[in-house]
Amino acid sequence: MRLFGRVRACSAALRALIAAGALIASGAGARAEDGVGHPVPGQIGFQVGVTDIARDIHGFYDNLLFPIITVISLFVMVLIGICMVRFNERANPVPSKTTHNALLEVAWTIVPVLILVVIAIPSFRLLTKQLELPKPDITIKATGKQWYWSYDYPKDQDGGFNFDSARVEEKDAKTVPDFINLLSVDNEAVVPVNKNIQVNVTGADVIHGFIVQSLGVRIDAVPGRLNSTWFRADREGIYYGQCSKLCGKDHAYMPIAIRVVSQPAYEAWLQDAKKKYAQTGQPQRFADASSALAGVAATTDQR
Ligand SMILES: [Cu+2]
Repeated sequence: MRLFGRVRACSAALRALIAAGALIASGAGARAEDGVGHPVPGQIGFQVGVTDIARDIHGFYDNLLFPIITVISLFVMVLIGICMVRFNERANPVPSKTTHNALLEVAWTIVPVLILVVIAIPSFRLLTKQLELPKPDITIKATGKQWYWSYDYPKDQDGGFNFDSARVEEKDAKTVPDFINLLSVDNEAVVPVNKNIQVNVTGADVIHGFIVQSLGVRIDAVPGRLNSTWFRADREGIYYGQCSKLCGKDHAYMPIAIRVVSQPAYEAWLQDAKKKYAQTGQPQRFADASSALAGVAATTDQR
């Protein structure tokens, strides 16, 4: 019976903790507005979402996962605290020989299962929304390479060109307006606002990861395979992402930059881009990439 008394005491403590968790969670929802499209120093929480899916993902974490994590962590901490204070050798010199308690064992099996079900339902709904591609207004292809991205704009959508998009180094900061170190690129991928954009993603050499947090996009770029994702941004701006797979020595230096513009601005850009990137099959941007690969292969062979 003493055990049940303790469980009841714990549940009262849990209720207090739930209230505290909700309080913390509501604070965690606050975000720096100037962090639109990119992270800012000292930022806590996600970048501002500009697609329904991004907002849903962030809401899923802020409103469900974070409170659950907080409550469970505090609950376990309280249990450990109770054990340390009430059941140490001095306070409790003759320990109980109890080994089984059917009700408690059923509870600590069922409760975690219920928690997982509560998490799984909205999680699967979100995954379906991400992976079921709506009819695209525009399709582009992003290819991960060591260590930059290439974008293809198909001919049947007034494109018919491709270009490389590589990081701009700090010494060249002046060549890019609103330079952000490690994120700014020379050629951004441009897409129109409020349109379904399908991105077909692949890798040319090793596995890369195509993620843009503000757009709620995350998909692997796998050589020999075409993965598709989509987004519909409802706000103009530049949205940055980074490769999320350890893909080699410059993994950290192959940012993704998607510029979302109005439809007329997009059409104007298409005309300019067609001229600018007229020649297909551009020269290899980093001649050293292939030689670096050859170097890796040579080292591997020697082993
Ligand atoms: Cu990569």
